[in-house]
Amino acid sequence: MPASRWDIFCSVVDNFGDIGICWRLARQLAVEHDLVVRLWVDDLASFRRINPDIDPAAAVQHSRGVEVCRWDAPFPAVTPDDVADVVIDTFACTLPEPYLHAMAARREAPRWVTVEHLSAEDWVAGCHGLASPQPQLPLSRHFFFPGFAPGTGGLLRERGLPEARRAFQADATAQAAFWAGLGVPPAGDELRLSLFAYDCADSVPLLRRWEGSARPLRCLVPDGALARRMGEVYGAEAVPGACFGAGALTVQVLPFVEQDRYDRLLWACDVNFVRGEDSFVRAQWAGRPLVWQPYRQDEDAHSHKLEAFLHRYCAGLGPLEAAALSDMWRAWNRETGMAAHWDAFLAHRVAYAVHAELWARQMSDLGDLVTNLVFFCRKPL
Ligand code: TRH
Repeated sequence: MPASRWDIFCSVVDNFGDIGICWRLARQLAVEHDLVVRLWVDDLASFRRINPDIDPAAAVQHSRGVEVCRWDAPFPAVTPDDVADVVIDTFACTLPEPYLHAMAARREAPRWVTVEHLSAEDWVAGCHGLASPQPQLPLSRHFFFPGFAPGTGGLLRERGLPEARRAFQADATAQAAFWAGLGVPPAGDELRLSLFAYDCADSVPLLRRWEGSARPLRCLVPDGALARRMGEVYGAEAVPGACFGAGALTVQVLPFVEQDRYDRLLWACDVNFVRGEDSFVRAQWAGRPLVWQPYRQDEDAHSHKLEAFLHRYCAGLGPLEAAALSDMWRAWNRETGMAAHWDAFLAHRVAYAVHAELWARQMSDLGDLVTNLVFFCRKPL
C-alpha cells in the first residue's frame, strides 16, 4: 500500500508553471489516490491566480481535498512525527533545514523524491529513478522525471480527461456557454487562437500577417506583458475584456482564468500557442494544433529541449507537415520570421489535429505521472 501522508514543497520561482504543476499533482494525489496531501507554497498570491479559492493571508487552508500551507521563512518548529511518509521537493527546491533534520530523525526515513522538469531529451530515461544520498544526513532522495518516452515518469493527466475533452469538443452548447462566460462572441467562421507566451519583442509582423488573413481571426491573449505589447501596436489599453486589431484580426485580452477553464480554452480554440511545461502538456491533451515556446534558459538549453521534442513529435508527421511545423516553432522561439511560416503551418492544420489525437493516445500509453509516482514510491528501496 502507498504511504498515506504526502508533503509537497513548491517554491514559485517566477511565472506560474511550478505552482501550476504542483497544484495538479497535489489534487490528483488527494482525489484519485485518496492520500493525505499537504502542499507547501512560498507564494500564495501567484497560486491565487490559478486557484481563486486561495487566501494569500492564510497560514493553513483547504482546497479541493488538499491542505495548503504557507511556506514561510523561518520555517516553524517541526518534529519527526510531523514529517510525511513521502516528501516531494519539486524542481529540486531546497527543503527547509528544520524539516530536513526532522526527516532524518524519523524512525523510518520518509521516501524523498524530487520531481524534475519536463524534457524530451534522450538522457531523461537514464536519469529517471536515480538516487542521490544527502551528504550530511542519513537520507537519500530519488529523481523522478516526467517525460514523453517509456522509462520516464510520463505526463500529468487526470482520470477521465480525454473523455471530458472529447465530450466538450462535441458539444456546441457547452462551447457556446463557455465563450459567453468569457465574454467572447460566438465563433461563426472565425479562426480562434489562444496565445500564451513569454513577451515577444517581434510579434508585429505576425500580427500584420493575421490582419491580412482571408478568414477572420481572433487571438485570445491572457492579461500580461505580451498583451500590453500588442495593445501598444494598436494604441489600446490591454486590460481584460479589451478588443483591438485591424483587418481580419481581433486581439481580445482575457483575464487569467482558473486552470480547468484554461483547459477548456485550449479545447475550444483551433490553434494554441503555449509555453513552459504545464500549458504545453495541456495543449497536447487538447488534441489541437499547437505552437510551443519553451522557458528560456541560459546557454540556449531551451533550444535543445525544443529540438528534442520536435524530433519525437514530428516522427509521426509527413515530411512537408513536419517541416512546416518545425519552421513555425523555431521561428516563434527565435522571435523572427514567424509571419513567413504562418501560412504553411496553418495549411496543415487538419493534419496537425489528426496527429495531435494520435500523439495524445501515445502519451496516454505511458501511464499518468501521478499513478506512476505512487507506484514508484510504493516500490521497496
Ligand atoms: O508560467 P510558465 O512559463 O511556467 C514556467 C515553466 O513551468 C518552467 O518550466 C518553470 O521553470 C518556470 O515557469 C519558472 O508556463 P506553464 O508551465 O505553462 O505554466 C502556466 C500555468 O498557468 C499552467 O498551469 C496553466 C496556467 N494558466 C491558467 O491556469 N490560466 C490561464 O489563464 C493561463 C494563461 C495559464
